[in-house]
Amino acid sequence: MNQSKRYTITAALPYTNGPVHIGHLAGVYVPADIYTRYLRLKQKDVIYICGSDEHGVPITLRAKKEGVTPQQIVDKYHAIIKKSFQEFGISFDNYSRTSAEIHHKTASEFFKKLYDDGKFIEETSEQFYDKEENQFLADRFIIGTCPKCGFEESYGDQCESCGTSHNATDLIKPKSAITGNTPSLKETKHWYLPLDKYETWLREWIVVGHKNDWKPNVLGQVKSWLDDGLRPRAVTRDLDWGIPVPVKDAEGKVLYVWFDAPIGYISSTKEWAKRENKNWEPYWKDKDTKLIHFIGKDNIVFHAIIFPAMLKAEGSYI
Ligand code: B3M
Ligand code: ZN
Repeated sequence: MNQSKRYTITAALPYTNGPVHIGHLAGVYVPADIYTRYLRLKQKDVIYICGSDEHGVPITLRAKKEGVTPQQIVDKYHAIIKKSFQEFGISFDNYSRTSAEIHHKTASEFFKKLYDDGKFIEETSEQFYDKEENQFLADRFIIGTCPKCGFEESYGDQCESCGTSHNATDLIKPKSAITGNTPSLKETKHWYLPLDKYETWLREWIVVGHKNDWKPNVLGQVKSWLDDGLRPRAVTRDLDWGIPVPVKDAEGKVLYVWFDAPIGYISSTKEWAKRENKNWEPYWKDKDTKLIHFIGKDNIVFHAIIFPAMLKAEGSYI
């Protein structure tokens, strides 16, 4: 592999709706730690970045179940997870959390730049709604049959069986994960990232550019999604837990957890740089920096397609 000047290594931000387990460590955090230690031994300029992923529907479901607030859930499991990594000797340069102010600021500014640059499609459409719960049903609040593989317990944003990411309204025979009711439809406005506009660039960047260094299973998965054709993906949600959408008439709306979470790598890098009195930008904006993500297999679509398209749309990142 050609030598790079600088390495930014990231490991998937664990959801703080439960502890980490040996599978996470063996699959993601230990391999990333070994690679980082190897680069340090070779005197490379490398940072190993992570943090807790504290937004998203699984955390609000856990809070409902335990009769506490989402903030109490994330405070509890952020501490448990951070301690587990420390005790296991995972040598992050920084372990942050997405409920931190620096992340709210970074993710909001990122969204606002894409919004101001006209990169989003703004659309009012009918979304699933649970009348009994008086709330919209997104992501894990809705389950149904996956339109791609037929898995009957697919979530509204992603099918855990085939990994495909879709919009909730694509599900067949949807039902509310809270009440089991068949949802009704209610109008609401959301902002969509037009992934289809980045399809040609992604194909060039991945299928040609990364054919020698990405793992075959990752390449295969991404090629099949590209061959299916990409479509606009909603990057905001009608939820009360998350990062508020920083534009007018967006009350009660937050950034989709998978829009904000990967930006958490950038916020955690900024937090590290502030503490170490370093400049964070070369680690995310210098073309001689190699950005390497260690992830679980169901995170491929977000790290190989959606996050790269977000960075490409923003324009100043590697
Ligand atoms: N929290 C999913 C997981 O824990 C998600 C990873 C985010 S990485 C930006 O596997
Ligand atoms: Zn599926």
